[in-house]
Amino acid sequence: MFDPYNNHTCRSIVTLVLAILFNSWSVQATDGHDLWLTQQSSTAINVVCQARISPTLAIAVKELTNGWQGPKGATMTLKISNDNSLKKDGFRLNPTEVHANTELGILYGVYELLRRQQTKQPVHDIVSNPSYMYRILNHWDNPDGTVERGYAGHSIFWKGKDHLEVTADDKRLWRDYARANASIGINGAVLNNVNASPDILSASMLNRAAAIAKELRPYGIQVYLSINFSSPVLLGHLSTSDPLDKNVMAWWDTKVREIYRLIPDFGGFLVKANSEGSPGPQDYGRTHADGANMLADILKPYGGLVMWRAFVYRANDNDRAKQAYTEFIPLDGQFHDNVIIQVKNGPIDFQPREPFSPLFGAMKRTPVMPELQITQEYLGQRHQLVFLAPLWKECLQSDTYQQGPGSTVARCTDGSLYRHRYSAIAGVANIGLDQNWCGNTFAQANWYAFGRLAWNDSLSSRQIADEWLRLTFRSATAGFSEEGWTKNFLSPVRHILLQSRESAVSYMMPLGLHHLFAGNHHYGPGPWYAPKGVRPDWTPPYYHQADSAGIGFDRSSKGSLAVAQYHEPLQSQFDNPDVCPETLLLWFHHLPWTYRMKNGQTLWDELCRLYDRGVKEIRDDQKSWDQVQSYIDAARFTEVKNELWRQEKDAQVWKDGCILYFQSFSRLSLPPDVEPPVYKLENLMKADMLQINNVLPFSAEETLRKDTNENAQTGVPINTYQK
Ligand code: GCV
Repeated sequence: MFDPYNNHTCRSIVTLVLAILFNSWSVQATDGHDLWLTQQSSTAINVVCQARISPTLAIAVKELTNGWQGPKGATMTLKISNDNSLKKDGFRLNPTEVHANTELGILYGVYELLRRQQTKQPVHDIVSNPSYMYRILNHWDNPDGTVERGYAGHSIFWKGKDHLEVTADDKRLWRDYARANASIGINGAVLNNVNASPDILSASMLNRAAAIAKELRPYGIQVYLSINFSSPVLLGHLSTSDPLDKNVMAWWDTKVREIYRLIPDFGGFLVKANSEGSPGPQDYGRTHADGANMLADILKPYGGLVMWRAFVYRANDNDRAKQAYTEFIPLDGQFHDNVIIQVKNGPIDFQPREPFSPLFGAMKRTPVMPELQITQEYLGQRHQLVFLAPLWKECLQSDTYQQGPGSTVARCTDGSLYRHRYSAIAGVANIGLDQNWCGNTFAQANWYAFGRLAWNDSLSSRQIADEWLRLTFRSATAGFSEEGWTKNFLSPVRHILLQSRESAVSYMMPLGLHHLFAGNHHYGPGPWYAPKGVRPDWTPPYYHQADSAGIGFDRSSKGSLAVAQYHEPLQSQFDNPDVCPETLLLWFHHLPWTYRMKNGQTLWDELCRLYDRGVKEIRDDQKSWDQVQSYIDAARFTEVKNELWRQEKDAQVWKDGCILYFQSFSRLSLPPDVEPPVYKLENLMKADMLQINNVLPFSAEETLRKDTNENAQTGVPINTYQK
């Protein structure tokens, strides 16, 4: 039977045994639960702090005492100040003092100090203020414990309606989670899925949310909930959820009061409304603004926010990419001041590459917050190594030109260009009950990167990668010289990280292609996937539009006119294939297979070469990884080796599936320097349905992977948090 993933077991066992033999005596092993907080030794320090020690300050003192790597016996003063140059969570740092206007600022300053010590960065007079006021993780966790698009086990918050009691393990896990977040500046968590069950607002669930909030509070993490807009009907048994109905408002008012009684510092609601079948104000002839404002007014006396998502699109519209802008721009100016519009980085849906959403910068009278996706729904899930900082940076640095040159997405959303009262950024979390939280070691880097960028959106991907690699791996290799470790581990692995997103784009969807996935799993390729009865905009042919004449979605002025949603000079640039960035060419244009690229190649040849390059880059990564074996413990070495093994197979499947399928339209042969496909299209089309739709894991790998918490047959995760 066709199986691109066989014969792996023996090779991996040999690798594992060799890895254990070679490095078990020199590198300390870890199960990954400590994430980037791995430092193992400290020197003595005197911490001077004000007399009244709150839980937050107590944490700051403990962290400093346990983690100090500076001169032995040094004295460090933690001091609440009244410093105009500091924003709410900001801090000032020098070799003897941490100053901040708030206790939380002190805690952030302590984490920054320790990070600098561990990553060998100087501690001069540092002033640090967060880019965004609200730096929030969105958990797509359901009350029954499953996680939508979660690839790291069950929810850390919920276990089902019959398991609402709070255990000591739960509390410890939530504190560990809070500590990790605080260490990178994250200050909010939406505890449940945007596809929200109305049950989340039931008294028993709210009690559990309050217990979670209690553990998170000392670390400065506010909790938020996603709500179902039909809760008044579904939970409250009213006859309507019309936002302008008095009884509906009264129901929300009572519910909000109940929430704040339990959670006095509750952050507010996140709302997915009239999107992908979810209920919303439009069901009652009302607008998004009507719905959001009703909730905002009720939350306002308590200081709560409404984060209202702009992820909306209707079936059968001529271009899904245009719809959020079309619906929300006319509402600009109508939202009350505690509403923030939450906008995904691209106009479609967290694809490997998209242009930035045209809503950024264009909504001028409403705060807009970027929504990034940390969980790798469309980027290989738990099975592929893809570092997402470059993707997010690409979006944040994009110039919208809305207020002249330099109006980057970052500046349009972080409060530096539009002076709204609030600024915020959200990341869809990749966290679950897996012992290492994220399903694989390198996925932790994406959680880290989100927090660091939310705090400082001008950090470079390289800086973040360096920090994360040092914090995660260096302390276990204390026996290696700094020079050797940097040259032989940091440098090659940094290269793998920094290149990984571009490699994934190449082997999945180069040149602006997007949404080529087979079915709803969003994992493997399916440019052919178009079963009868499925909405066209849920099938790849809608997006790639391949035919005998060419390929790509025409969003130009001759096509869907999506280019018109961008400010000049982008509009003209995107509209003209000769000057459109080639990375986005097929996003904006349908072009002939023989179209000449800037390097003189035909579009077809270039497409084939990019697919081929993507595969080869993963092979290079495999070789680089093999070289770092002595610098990492056996378990993590093998885990990543397995992952890269699978990634190379996946990349080959992507390349072969896409090239062979598109070749059925182009009728052109592959350029001679491109490796011929190893699989047959007809087999891949079958394999896709059989293997990937069934269950993602491949049994050989599943039995080898030591940290797995999934049942290989059903994919159902079990709780592995047993510390
Ligand atoms: C939570 C995509 C994902 C869905 C997700 C949705 C959203 O469609 O596939 O799982 O639902 O986006 O962001 O609301």
